[in-house]
Amino acid sequence: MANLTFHQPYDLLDPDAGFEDSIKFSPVQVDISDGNRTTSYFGSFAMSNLSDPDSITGTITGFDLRDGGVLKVSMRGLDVDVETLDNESQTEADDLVYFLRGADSLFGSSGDDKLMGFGGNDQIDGGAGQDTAFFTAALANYTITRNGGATVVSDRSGGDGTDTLTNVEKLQFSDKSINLTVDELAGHISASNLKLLEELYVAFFNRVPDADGLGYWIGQLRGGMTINQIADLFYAAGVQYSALTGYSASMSNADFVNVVYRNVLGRSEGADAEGLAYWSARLDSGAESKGALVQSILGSAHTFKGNATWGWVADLLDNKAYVAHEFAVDMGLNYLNPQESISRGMQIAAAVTPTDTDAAIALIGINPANIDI
Ligand SMILES: [Ca+2]
Ligand SMILES: [Ca+2]
Ligand SMILES: [Ca+2]
Repeated sequence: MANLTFHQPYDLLDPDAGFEDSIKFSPVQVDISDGNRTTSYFGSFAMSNLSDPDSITGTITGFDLRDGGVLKVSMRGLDVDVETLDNESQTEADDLVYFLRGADSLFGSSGDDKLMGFGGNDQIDGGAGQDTAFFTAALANYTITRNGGATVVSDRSGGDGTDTLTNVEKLQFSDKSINLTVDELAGHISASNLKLLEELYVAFFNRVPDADGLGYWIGQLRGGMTINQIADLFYAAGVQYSALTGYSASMSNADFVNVVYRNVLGRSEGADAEGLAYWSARLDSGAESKGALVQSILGSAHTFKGNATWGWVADLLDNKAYVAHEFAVDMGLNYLNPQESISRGMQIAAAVTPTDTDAAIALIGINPANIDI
């Protein structure tokens, strides 16, 4: 078993792009350096040809990695034959995979670290900072449970083993990531404000939120920003991803009202003439901001709850908010880039109906029972 300690924030997935080495040899320590980065291997070594690094034999018990003289990571508890390592591994990144193939303990620095235990059942403690633990395969292969204050990530296909994590804020898989802090964060605002934030994603973009984005807005709300101000910023964000959202800086107020009617009230044809004239005038005169208008329309949608004719409008909105909450808070999910979070979030919301959320949950591709964060 190896102990890997991060002394400085470090990216375990990108240890080195390959460097031209000078080698300093002693029977108990071998230093390999490119003049800036130095890896010191400890153990017991022999070198049959002092001009040929490949002639080193012996056993590695640990190493220190320094960058510009600063100790970045150190590993102890290794028992690795040098010749076996040479056969198994071509790069420094390969070395790490080999060193960490068994059950290991990893200790993050006080900064933001990227950690990975590779094979075996690992204990990973991120320490202070916003730390990310990486896993090899797609999230659907894993089961995530809580054990006291720890998060346990089990690879059901076996490759990554069962890792126990503490002080780690994010899990990243090959297709999605999980925000481990959003659920706790959401508990710091009222349920009604949380639902309103989730509904803003529906109203503006007809999508479910990603956990990181929702967590960000929860933080803004806690920092004193109003829902109205946040809603106005949603519009600005929509303009930024115009091709995906259909929002543009030049769209008319009437166009905007039509979009909100479609998203919130489920009216594919947009607003009725009376509603369009009323709300457009409110925006034109400056009586309401786009954010305030969205809130008003959300509020009016909920007044239809239980109505024989229009009750489905409120049911549809509630179901979208339910799926949004399941995705972003209960499962803490993100896709790996903003564009995908928008486009996939839209597909998931579009699968919600006034009477069904199962199809939308199925579209996420993750069994909620496998994720307990
Ligand atoms: Ca390991
Ligand atoms: Ca850390
Ligand atoms: Ca941490």
